[in-house]
Amino acid sequence: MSDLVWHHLNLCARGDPNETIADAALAVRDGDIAWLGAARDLPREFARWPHEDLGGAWVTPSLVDCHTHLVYGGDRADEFAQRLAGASYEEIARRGGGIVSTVRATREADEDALFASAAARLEPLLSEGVGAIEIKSGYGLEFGSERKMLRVARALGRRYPVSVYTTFLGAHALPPEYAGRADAYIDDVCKRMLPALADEGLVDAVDVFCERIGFTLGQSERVFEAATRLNLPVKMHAEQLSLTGGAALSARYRALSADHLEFLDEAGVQAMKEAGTVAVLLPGAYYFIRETQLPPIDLLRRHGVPIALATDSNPGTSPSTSLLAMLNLGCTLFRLTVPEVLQGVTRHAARALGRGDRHGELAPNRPADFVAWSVGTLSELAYWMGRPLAARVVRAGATVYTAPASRWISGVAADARASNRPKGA
Ligand code: DI6
Ligand code: FE
Repeated sequence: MSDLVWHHLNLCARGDPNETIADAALAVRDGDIAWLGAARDLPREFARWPHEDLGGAWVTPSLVDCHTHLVYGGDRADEFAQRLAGASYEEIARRGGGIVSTVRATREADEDALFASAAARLEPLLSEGVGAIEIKSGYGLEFGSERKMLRVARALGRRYPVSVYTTFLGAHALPPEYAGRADAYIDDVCKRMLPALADEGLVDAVDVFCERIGFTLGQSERVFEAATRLNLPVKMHAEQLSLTGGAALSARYRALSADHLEFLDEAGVQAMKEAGTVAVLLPGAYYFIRETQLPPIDLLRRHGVPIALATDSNPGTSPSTSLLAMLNLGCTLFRLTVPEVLQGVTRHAARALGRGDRHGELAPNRPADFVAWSVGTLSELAYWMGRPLAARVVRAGATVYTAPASRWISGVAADARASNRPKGA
């Protein structure tokens, strides 16, 4: 790959808008950053390289979506309607709807169908500058279907310009065929599924849904033990609907992250701080299930626990394909600040994946994965609701996406209005 200097840009290299360089330049060699800083300080050796003008755009590291369930069959728009009629998420789950209905649709879909539906959700994320994404299994709940989901996640990473990190979430829900036998299912997860999937190289991390409608603390610990034996990092869906002590357990296993956390208490916060476990907040799920219990943001701040934000993209509680929307929701619903949400989808999200060395920050000798934004200030990234903002997405120094030019064709509007007029009008 040829050497290139990107210039005429404003740089926010660590995702913190309080640390920026105006009129900056970025020199890229073989896909990695060779140098960055104020353009006037550009060392001589780079001055001869070809230059690409970014027109004064703001540049940040590519975004990181560190918690998604992007691969699944079907959708749950019908359940959304039931919820509007008054049923709660937990009620629907207990009636055999919820996660289990997505399990049926996922088991029935073949790899091509799963790939196509997940790709349709991935593309909008990538066009808003996501350069690394975590994708969980957990809608197969039996070996072949969990494997199918993870294979599709890997295939997405090969087909699209994004780093995909896979998480085995076999312990997401109890499959119907194991009704009343949760411990036996956990046996299968720990002794058969996880070791075989890990052996195939399909698993980067292991997750558990520790909850009244998920798995107990004891069962979660067994999954963590199995992961630890295979040298795989763990994470947890913890304290989402009730306080179970899952976050503290996660900390004992040096989890990469504990996620959701609406019901987290101070002891759990402290344990996470000591273990270096990242708090992943999921404002899309909070919003979509109309949760009212706020995660303990002030405690997390006071104890200095890094906060990440993610889409939790899933059919039941966060059917979102926008990480920028999470910035807005994080600010409006959780009262996070703009610096907090921006670092929450860059630096801290990368750390929640265990890949703080690779993603979420621009620095010499790291990959040149960045986004040039069509905004005047970085606050706009959290401000606009639904407006496409990425002008250009660069991966390993190469442009992989540019915002499409406007396609409006003048002169058509009047005709269209005429043909859409209701009969008799
Ligand atoms: N918590 C969630 O928010 C998602 N999974 C989980 O453990 C919801 C999954 C679903 O409803 O399909
Ligand atoms: Fe989730």
